[in-house]
Amino acid sequence: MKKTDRRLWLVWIALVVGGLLLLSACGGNADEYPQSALDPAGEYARKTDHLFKITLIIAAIVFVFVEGMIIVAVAKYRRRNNDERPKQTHGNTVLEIGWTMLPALVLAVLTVPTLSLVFELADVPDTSDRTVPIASLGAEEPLEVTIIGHQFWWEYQYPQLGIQTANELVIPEGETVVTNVTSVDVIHSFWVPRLAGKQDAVPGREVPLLIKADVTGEPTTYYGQCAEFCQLSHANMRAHVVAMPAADFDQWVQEQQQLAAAPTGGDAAAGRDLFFGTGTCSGCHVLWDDDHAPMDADGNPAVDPADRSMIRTMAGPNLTHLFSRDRFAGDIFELNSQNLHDWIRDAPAQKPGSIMPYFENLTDGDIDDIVAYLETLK
Ligand code: HEC
Ligand SMILES: [Cu+2]
Repeated sequence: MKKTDRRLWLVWIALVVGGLLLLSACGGNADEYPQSALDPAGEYARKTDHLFKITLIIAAIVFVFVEGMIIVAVAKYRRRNNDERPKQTHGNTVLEIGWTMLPALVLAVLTVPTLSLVFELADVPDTSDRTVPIASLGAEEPLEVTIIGHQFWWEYQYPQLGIQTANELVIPEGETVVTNVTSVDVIHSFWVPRLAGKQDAVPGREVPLLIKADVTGEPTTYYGQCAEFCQLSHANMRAHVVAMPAADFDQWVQEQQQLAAAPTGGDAAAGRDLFFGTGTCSGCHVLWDDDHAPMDADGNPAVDPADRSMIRTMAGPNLTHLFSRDRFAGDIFELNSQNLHDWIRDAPAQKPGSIMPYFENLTDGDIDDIVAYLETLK
């Protein structure tokens, strides 16, 4: 074998082995690959996956056919000795018409399931056949959630329920959730691969995206992340969805609708004064308690949670129930007092490009007080 031949073989072997390794990274189970669109866990994600598989099979047939023809052509019409030139041909009308028509035909066939799925995914289903009643929602009412991208975290507003939260999207399992995806700054993209397709979050537009998680009978977590480069901490903008049985969801709604209680003394009370006072935290963060109750659209205190008007331009997450969540700051850090302290001390050092600034005027003691206060926000 000539030296160049051997090198060529090595390249081929490397490509095949590398390709197989790459393929083995796809699929797999949810524990190892929690963000695999190939392991759907809901009706809509499953429909998209089904279409993907149809496309993949057709593509595989085309691939094998075309590559097979190439191999046959290379072997059959190769130059056999140095004296002879292979037979030269120019143009073949039948072939050319054939390889123009055939791909057009393949695409036309694929258009049918693609278009029908596009319409299907935009069709909000009837919820009157709900098997398990959800106390916090009317029988004929699907749950609506506005998903808002921020640099660098996701906000979730539940307009029917007066809930505003971040990082963790809580939904009832087995239910179609009608989300409206938007952004307040740059373009982000909301993607929880096991539950739904990828949806760009574009400022000034609300784009519907239907989400549904399978019934598992217990709270189940699905992971996702921002899928559109949105500045320095784009990679630090994750998300997770918790799908709960109806009773757990109702309980969660009840808790989230409560206002926070003001601590009566100690470090936490001092921390609260800092939070709403010189700490300037409340300049960017909403925190609902008796003294800072949510308003309705007319600027009066909203008695019914459903009347709460939710502002879109607030810089940071609503902290009323901070400690009902596991993680913070774009789902990056585990929520505990040490991590919170580090965050409030110097957010940009924890997360590059953070909109939350460094606070020169706060001492470490001040921050301990603030953390003590935040820990009361269950
Ligand atoms: C200039 C606006 C601004 C100010 C002032 C501000 N924050 Fe923030 N804060 C933010 C933004 C923006 C985020 C989200 C950052 C991210 O995830 O990238 C955030 C995130 C947080 C989080 C994490 C919340 C979550 O659920 O992810 C906590 C806790 C927090 N801030 C506490 C404070 C405290 C305490 C103060 C006062 C010392 C404060 N912030 C002042 C803008 C601000
Ligand atoms: Cu983003």
